[in-house]
Amino acid sequence: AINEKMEKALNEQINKELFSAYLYQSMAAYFESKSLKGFANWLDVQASEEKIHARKIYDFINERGGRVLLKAIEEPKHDWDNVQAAFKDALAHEQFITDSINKLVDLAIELSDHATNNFLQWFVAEQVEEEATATEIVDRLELIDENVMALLRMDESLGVITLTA
Ligand code: OFO
Repeated sequence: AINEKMEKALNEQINKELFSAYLYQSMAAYFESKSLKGFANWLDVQASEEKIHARKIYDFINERGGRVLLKAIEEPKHDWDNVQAAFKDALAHEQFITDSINKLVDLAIELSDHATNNFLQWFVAEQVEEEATATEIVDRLELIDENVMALLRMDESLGVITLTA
């Protein structure tokens, strides 16, 4: 069976992953309202990935004989000043999630919970990827600055991305 402290922390992580999904869906809705369908698509795909992250933890808790407890999901932000601001928020959020995953690993080590530590390593690797992708978008948006043509081209290129996770 799973340690009670670990079970609680994993349940909190489910909530954070579901909030991530909610936040990205809210960003997608914001971009839809601006007719930037490519950015909306990218965030839609992100939101779906976050639900998969939550599900992975949900399944793991059950597999270990723990109890999944779903808590209320915080209301996400609805508006941003511009494309740049939204993606900066997305990157900051991923950094927050990385920190949260690292703390879970610390706890697993502290408890000598090797199974959970092993399970969490997937998330450690995933966060490297998530941060790299968000950073790349933020960097490109910085280069684009107020060049509308370049922004529309980027919107177009993000419109073809589909779910792979
Ligand atoms: Fe975006 O990686 Fe989960 O939260």
